[in-house]
Amino acid sequence: MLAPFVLTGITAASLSPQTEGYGLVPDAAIVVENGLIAWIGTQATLPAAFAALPKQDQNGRLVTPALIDCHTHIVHGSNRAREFEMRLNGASYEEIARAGGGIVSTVAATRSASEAELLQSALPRIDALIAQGVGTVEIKSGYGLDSETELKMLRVARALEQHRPIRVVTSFLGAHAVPAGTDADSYINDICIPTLTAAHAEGFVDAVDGFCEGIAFDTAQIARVFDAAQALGLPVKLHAEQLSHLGGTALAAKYNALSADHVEYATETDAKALAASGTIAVLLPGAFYTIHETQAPPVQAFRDHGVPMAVGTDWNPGSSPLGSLLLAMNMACTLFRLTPAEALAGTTRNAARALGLTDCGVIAPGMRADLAIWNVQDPAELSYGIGITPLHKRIFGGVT
Ligand code: DI6
Ligand code: FE
Repeated sequence: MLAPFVLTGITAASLSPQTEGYGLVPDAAIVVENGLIAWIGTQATLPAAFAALPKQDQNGRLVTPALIDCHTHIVHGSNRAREFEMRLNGASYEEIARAGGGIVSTVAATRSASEAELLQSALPRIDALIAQGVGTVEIKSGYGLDSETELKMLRVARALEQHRPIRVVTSFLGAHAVPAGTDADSYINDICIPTLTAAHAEGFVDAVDGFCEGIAFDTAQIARVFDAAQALGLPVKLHAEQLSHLGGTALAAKYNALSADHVEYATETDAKALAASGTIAVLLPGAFYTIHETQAPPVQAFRDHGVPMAVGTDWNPGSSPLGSLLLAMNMACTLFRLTPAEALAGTTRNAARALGLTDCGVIAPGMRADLAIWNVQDPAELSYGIGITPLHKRIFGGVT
């Protein structure tokens, strides 16, 4: 059993959905017991039952829920620095993809990497996120595009939890690209869906994702993957409307997806559909920035229609080699005009929802004691700083 304690001398940003903005509690105390939050409130109102617990005074620091990166591809072989150079010499992301570079080149590197090599290369990425106060990370497959490698990626993603104090949520992204030597329809039917079934049987899949795009799969193909997911009782999410408007957001809403991600080309009609289905819009400014996208997601329409927004790194070797969730928050503010409160909700409360998690992302009794203690006073500082990591300490599952 974990020793209980009380954090005192803090300002808490609870992100409680019952309050506006940050859900700030000034002069707060947080009671941590058995790895969970037992109580949060002003220190002056700490119940007598907790008064004798050891106190950890934080000298006025800010405490938030531990951050959640709800969209990453951090298990993969090699990198694509060479394509970065090509783009700077004039080639577009889509041109490189069509010329056999892009996702399929990472597929080759991921297929040839051993499980141990994939694990070794993913650990520093996990460490970078942990150093930023991240407690939960979503990791996708999708650089295998064959049964063996998709399962290998998911096994490595799950194994990361054994090597680091981090919670990993996995998404099966078999429908990420069409591998060489086949066509999209045959790939979906003959490889993707059977691999999903096999990965689910191993217990490796928390959700099912896809890439609905001209260079990947159309809505009919994604719908077949989603039907397979539903038959297995798995929730879905989708890379939708990143480079063009193909109808992926509407499809995601129709399947009550946990999230529709990227959504730069989503419309107001799409925003209404997401609101109706309770689907989170996941904004990924690292990809927008990297590929020099100019179409920003319809943030005002998401606000107007009450679509909760999350923010992720999309950390991947091609379109978003971004290893900083705090920088993603800054970019979401500067590039997409999110407020710092929206950005923080996007990496805590709404990121949890984008993963279907109900036990983290806010500071409230009964939630996991996954907390980040920051050397800042004002929560806006977390989004304001560029390349600054003001983490004092992370608490994971009640362990400091
Ligand atoms: N959208 C993206 O931004 C990444 N995957 C996807 O479906 C790109 C992945 C890559 O370029 O390797
Ligand atoms: Fe992605």
